[in-house]
Order: sequence, then structure tokens, then C-alpha cells
Amino acid sequence: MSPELLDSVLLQTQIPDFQLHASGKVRDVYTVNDRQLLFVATDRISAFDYILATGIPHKGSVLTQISLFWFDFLADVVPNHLITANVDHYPAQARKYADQLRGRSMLVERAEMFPVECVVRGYISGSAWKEYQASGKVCGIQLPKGLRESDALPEPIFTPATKAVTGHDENISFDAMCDIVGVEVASTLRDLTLRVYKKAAAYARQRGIIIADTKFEFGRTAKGITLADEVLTPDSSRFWPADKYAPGRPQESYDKQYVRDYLEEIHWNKQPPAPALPAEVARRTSEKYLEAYFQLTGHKLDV
Ligand code: Q0Q
Repeated sequence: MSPELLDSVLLQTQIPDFQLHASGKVRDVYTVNDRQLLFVATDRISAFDYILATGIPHKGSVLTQISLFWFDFLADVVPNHLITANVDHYPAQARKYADQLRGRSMLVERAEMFPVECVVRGYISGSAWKEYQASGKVCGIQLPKGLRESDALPEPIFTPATKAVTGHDENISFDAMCDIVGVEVASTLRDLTLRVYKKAAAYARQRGIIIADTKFEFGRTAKGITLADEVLTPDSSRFWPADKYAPGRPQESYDKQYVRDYLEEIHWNKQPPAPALPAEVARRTSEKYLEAYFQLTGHKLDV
């Protein structure tokens, strides 16, 4: 990988003017004022719940631009928390950090976040597959017998989760969700989650990408129940290349397969410290993210 490309990788944000509001594996959220937050997507990549030592060039920009695409595409279904992603329109104190923010950040409206992950599944995979094998159900929902791993479900299902202290999502039943947010909000979140997923998944499928499942976060703002966080990115969803789809086994990841294959190759024990990646694996993974953006939107990302 060229030195310039390596230099363009952002692993750690440095925005001392603002207090860090939250930090995830890939994204950092800063408090701008009592009404606004600044979301910055770094180029960090995680595998098996560990952040790897090597960043992926342009990953944060691709994830941010994919969220922006979906916010616009879904605006007729649900309001969202985006104020602007144009750094020139950020508050002056934020514009100082344009070199860390351009293309990979969003100024968003602060919302009262609901403490539930709104997960929707069009295909059975991951933790849902394990739950189905054990009980024939997922989140208390009885599924047809005889499903194979990665099979499409007869209808997408809403499978909410809460974030356990370990940071792992814990699947809960709809009734348990009602106990947390109330029946009316739970019903509205389920309805919105399913409508948003169906519209997005149908579009993505036409573009050759299966969105097998995804996770939405909602909050309450003056606009009412509002779609927040990142939306339908390869980090918050399972993206499968449609032309390689074959039920009965786990599917290749659209974006992380090179990384997973490499970690298998070196027999990483999935314990810290997470390994670095060869430059070639980072470069090819970067290309997959740029390809995902092009395949979804029909536009090449200007990087
Ligand atoms: C908010 N998060 C998630 C997170 C670490 C994202 C805070 N509009 C909002 C949002 C949003 N989105 C949040 N709070 C108030 N208003 C979302 C869990 C955590 C990194 C990225 N944290």
C-alpha cells in the first residue's frame, strides 16, 4: 500500500474541543452542544469482537456515505437524526478538525435513545441460527421446521436485543421489549423496523447485495420517533454478495471475507492482542468497501 494511502488511514480521532460522548469499535461520538452530536467513523475494523491493529483505507468514509444514502432513500418512511454531513456547515469549533471529519462524519440531532437494538432478519444466520437449532424459535417467534442455515425466512422477523454489560447483544422477546419501552413504542419501532428493512433490502437485492439482517437504533426528537446511529452499513448489517448466495452454510461476507480468511490462515486464537493485517489484505478490503458503495448507489466514492 502506498505511503500516502497509509497516511490517509484514520484510527484514532483527536478532537480535544469536544467531550467524547460515546465510542464504539469503529465510531466516536462527540458532544458539540446540548442539541447536537458529532459522529466520526474511523477506519478501524473489528473481527470476532476485537479491533484489529491495521486500519482499512476509506472504510469510515464508505460507511458514512452509505448511511447518508439510506437516510435520503428512507426519508419518506421515517425521519432521521441527520443535520448535515457538510463540514463547511458545521459549527466553527468543529470546522477546525475538517481534516479528520471530511467525508467520514455527520452532525446529528441529539435524541432520547431507546435502550433497545431493533434487529430485523430476512435470512436466518448467526445467533438466530443457533437459537433456531436449539428451540425452533428466535426471540420467542416460532419458525417453520426444516430451515437451513442462511435460508430466507418466509417473512422478515423483528428480533430485538439489548446490549448486555459484556457489550454483546442479547436477543429478547417482543414482550420483554414492551416491558422496557412500553407496548405503543415497541409496536411502532417494530413496524418502522420492518418497513425500513423491506424497502432497503428490496432495493439492495436489485443491486446484487443481500442484506440478510440489520440493526437499527431509534430515538425520540422533536420529529417524533427518529432513525439514528448508522443505517444499513456492512458494519451494522450482514451484506452478502447475491451472486454467491447458497443456503445450507454460512455465507461469505461482502466486505470482511479477506480479513476472515487471513485470520483463519494464521490460525489466530481469537484472543488479544488482535493481529495486524498484511498491506495487501487491507488494500483488497478497502476496495471491497468502495465496491459496496458503488454497487449500492451507482456512484464512485470520491476518495
Ligand atoms: C447515540 N449511540 C450509539 C453509538 C458509540 C454510536 C449515542 N442522535 C443521537 C444518538 C445517535 N445515533 C445517540 N445519542 C443521542 N442522540 C447513539 C450507541 C455508540 C459509537 C457510535 N450513542
